[in-house]
Amino acid sequence: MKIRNLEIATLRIKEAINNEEQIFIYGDSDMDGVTSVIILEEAINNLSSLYRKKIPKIIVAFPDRNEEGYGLNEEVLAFLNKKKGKGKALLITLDCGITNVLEVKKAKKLGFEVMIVDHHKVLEDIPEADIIVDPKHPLDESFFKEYANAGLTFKLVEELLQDKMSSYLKSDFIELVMLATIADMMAEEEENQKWIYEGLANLEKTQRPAILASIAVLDPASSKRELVGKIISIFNTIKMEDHKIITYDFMKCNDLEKAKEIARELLLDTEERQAEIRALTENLKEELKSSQLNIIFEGSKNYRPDYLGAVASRLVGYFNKPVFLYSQKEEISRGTVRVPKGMDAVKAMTFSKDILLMYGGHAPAAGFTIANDKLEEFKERLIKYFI
Ligand SMILES: [Mn+2]
Repeated sequence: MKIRNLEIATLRIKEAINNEEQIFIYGDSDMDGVTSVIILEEAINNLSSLYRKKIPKIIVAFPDRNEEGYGLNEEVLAFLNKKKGKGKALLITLDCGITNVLEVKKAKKLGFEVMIVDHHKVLEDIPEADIIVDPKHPLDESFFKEYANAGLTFKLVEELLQDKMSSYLKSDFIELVMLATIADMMAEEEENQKWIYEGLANLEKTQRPAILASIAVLDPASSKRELVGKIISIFNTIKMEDHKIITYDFMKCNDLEKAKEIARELLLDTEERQAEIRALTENLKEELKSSQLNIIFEGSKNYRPDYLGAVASRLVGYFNKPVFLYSQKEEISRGTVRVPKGMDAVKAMTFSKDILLMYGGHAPAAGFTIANDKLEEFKERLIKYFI
């Protein structure tokens, strides 16, 4: 069985190209989201020049993870809406969207047609998007569910371009899919395994100045896997401007010298970030070492959301308990969840969906948004759930 709605999605994209519609692509700000956006954007541009169509410049945007959290949000919709003309507007969300019931409703009200291409768990409440491609959708009968979103996007553009995909474009895309599949820690099985193998094999022959620059700036003595790990870590930045994450411009940069400059900047940013991640992890280890609780549930106004995933992963490894860390804002908190192998973070939160503003993700790694006055109740329920 093919992935559900893959063909319908490609037909809709072709129609948008033929009618020279305005296309908006909105991706998550991490490696998987950024590579998904680049793959789809380049495939669409390729096809539109093959069709000799002049679609308006594709508008690309990403969430500011420190200010807006994960997924679609009101600020981004307002930003996109300002760029929207009078004609049809197709908004495609990549690596996010499947949990954004309210935001999708809002987008449709603003006149966007919404297509979600996401690989995250599908919750009970499904957004009323026009087209949803998510192998984890209950009606999806395809056999493999563990694609990174970039892998899923690659399946989509294979369907879109078919024999018009040049071998050059294909190997470039597979390189991006390899990076995303490793970054998202997807199972190295089936096509994932093949793409990782091919992507790693081609790494040195890459045509992307950003990757050449990363290789040049990072430790040359590393093995290929270590090197990829380091490339992924410098892509964990949240530096952005005007809803564009810096790694997107970096990955698309055509000038090697300019790319090296950005790579050095990203490396400095990463070293700073990693020092703070280490410090916060050590503090929490010390603070929590005598805790008798079955979960870790900690938050602060000082916690930066972009550090919390890495800190939570380390704490799970150390304490072997479910870890919930949140960054507290004025009225709401945004959290990151990591749980030991065999547990399901999304399922655990399903029992609190009535008090959560948003939640979702994968079984081992997920996130949530909650009103501050519901934090205690959420914690109590989680303690009971994990007993
Ligand atoms: Mn992803």
